[in-house]
Amino acid sequence: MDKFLIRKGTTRTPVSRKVIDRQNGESSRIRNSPPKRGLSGEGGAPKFRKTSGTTNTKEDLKWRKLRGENFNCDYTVLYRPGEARTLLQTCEEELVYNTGDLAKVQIFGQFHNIPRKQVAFGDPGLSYRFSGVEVPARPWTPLIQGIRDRIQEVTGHKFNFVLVNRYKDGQDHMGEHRDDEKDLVRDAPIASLSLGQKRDFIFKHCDARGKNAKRAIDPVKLELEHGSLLMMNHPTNHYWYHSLPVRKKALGVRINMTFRSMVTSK
Ligand SMILES: O=C(O)CCC(=O)C(=O)O
Repeated sequence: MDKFLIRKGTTRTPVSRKVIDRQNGESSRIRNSPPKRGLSGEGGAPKFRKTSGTTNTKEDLKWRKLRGENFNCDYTVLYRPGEARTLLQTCEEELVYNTGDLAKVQIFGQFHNIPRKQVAFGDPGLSYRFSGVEVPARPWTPLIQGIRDRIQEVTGHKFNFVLVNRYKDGQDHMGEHRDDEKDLVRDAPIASLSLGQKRDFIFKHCDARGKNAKRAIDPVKLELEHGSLLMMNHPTNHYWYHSLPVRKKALGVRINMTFRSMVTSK
């Protein structure tokens, strides 16, 4: 994971490849710069059936299926606003983030403080190595385990590790990277839960980055809403870089949890 590889002034490329939003079996185009009303200008947040409870059941969830060249993501709003608000508050009260060397990354041999806070939880003995650091998993807490169990239930996938990132405001960010480390089970999806401040999330195809881009492939921009779940399915992470850029106007706290499947035996 080469976080911090933020490249300015990417060459403008003509529209050539599209990521398709297949919602309810219909195909529609995801725009590069979506209008303000929501996800990719294709109707914003998924609409829910009316139910009497305060929690979405698996059946309530409406998934947006985002497809393109080696791009396969599914997006839904998992937690309703009240539940998402409570979860965010509880996370703010309970989570203690890493400090010292565990709050740094190594770039070209130099250590830098990460522009956010982070902590990881997972099964005993697991740790995540990226950008020259190794972040060990703390034991699951009831809060984090509860979130994991809910995500496992609605997605049908198992996760043994989660990296939690806290962005105090829009200055905190994450640079372009792919989650393609050897420690991750190659074909497993990564489930990304967002709580709090809505933020832009940008995907760029590996052939279409920077000044020496080989091909013209549009980036994909999503707005990750409070309570939302983004499933990054295989092979997205092998071909597409993703980032959470600085957004000076975003004033609120955001917490993101990426649930992952780590290799347990080599
Ligand atoms: O905060 C986010 O949405 C990005 C998280 C991410 O890219 C990662 O954990 O690898």
